[in-house]
Amino acid sequence: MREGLVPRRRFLQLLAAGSVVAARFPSAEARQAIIKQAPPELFVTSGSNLEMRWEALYNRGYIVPNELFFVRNNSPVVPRLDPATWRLQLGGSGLSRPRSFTYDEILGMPSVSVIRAIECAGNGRSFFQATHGKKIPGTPWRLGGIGVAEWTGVPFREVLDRAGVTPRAREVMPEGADTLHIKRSIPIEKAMADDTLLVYAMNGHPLPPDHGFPARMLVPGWVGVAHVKWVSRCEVSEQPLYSDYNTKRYVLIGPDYEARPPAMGPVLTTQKVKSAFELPWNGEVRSGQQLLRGRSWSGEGTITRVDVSLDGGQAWRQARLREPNIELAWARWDLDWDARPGTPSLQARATDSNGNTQPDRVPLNEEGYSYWAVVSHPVTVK
Ligand SMILES: Nc1nc2c(c(=O)[nH]1)N[C@H]1C(S)=C(S)[C@@H](COP(=O)(O)O)O[C@H]1N2
Ligand SMILES: [Mo]
Repeated sequence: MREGLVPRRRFLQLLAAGSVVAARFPSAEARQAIIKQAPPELFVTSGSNLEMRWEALYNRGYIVPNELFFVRNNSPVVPRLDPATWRLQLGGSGLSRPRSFTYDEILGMPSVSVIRAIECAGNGRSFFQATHGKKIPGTPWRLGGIGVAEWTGVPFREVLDRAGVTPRAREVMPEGADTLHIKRSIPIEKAMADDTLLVYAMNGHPLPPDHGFPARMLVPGWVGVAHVKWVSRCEVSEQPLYSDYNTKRYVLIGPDYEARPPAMGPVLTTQKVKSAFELPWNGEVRSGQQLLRGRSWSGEGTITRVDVSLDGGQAWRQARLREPNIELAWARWDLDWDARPGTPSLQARATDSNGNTQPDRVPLNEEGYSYWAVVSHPVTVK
């Protein structure tokens, strides 16, 4: 028998029990919130969301492999779309030749690959509890609502050009085929940028179902919700386009923010600068000389500097930035650390090429978005 093959008799038993068929051909009735495996050493599971554990990145490379990439699903079920019948339909006042594309047509177009981050707007939400004493409803992300991958697809500009985008087109609103039909508009300039893609492959594999198979948007630097998964329709308009996702949600609401009708507050666009240590949260670290590692990222450029404090913010040392340092992705950094037994509070403060430096505190907003202040990471050194 060849290695890796199930013996024939065992295979027939499995077939009779239905498990082979179920595993390989999930039926339309198999309504799953997440398709991929979520072992507890890689993820914290929260409803239909998977938060990446930062310690799982230690000793890995620059890219987050597909099996470790976080998942954020607003809808309760992952749509299972058939690429043979899937279409991307484009319409609206900003197009002179509205049309649809098949999966094969998309695959047959000139493609590009880019390395970019996708990060949830709510990443860091749980820290509002410590700084503002407020428990905010929604997924209680620490800092694992981000990942960096190599995305392959078609420049969205090419898709728009083939649908006859007009010089008066102003906004573009892709829409997903999930239960909630998530849709979120972006300005035409962003839709036409070199690295805004209609993505069909992730780290060299067809886009996994959890991440939007057969196709999703990549809108580098922008809040996660703009990277619409399972994209099946797209409106292109000469007028501003609104949905719940740029009027009621993914907007900043609170005493420090003014309403911008029809939006309840300033609409979230690019992500600010943040940092995380590749360590277990509130976990144990062995004492002694070691490399302390982390990563910093920004939706507005590259990382230019990272300072680290090992004593809760009194003394600061500059960390060494490692290559590559790709814009709108992240930079890895490290620092020599002589860890002494105790419970130090580790902090990292990054600056990006747009001049943003992580502040000590950010104002509260009702939905807990954009927590980009310096975070105190608790560990126990034994
Ligand atoms: N259709 C659709 N697209 C979606 C979502 C969704 O729920 N439905 N979630 C969005 C949000 S809020 C985020 S943060 C990213 C997460 O992408 P990922 O699950 O591939 O990590 O997808 C975005 N695209
Ligand atoms: Mo998100």
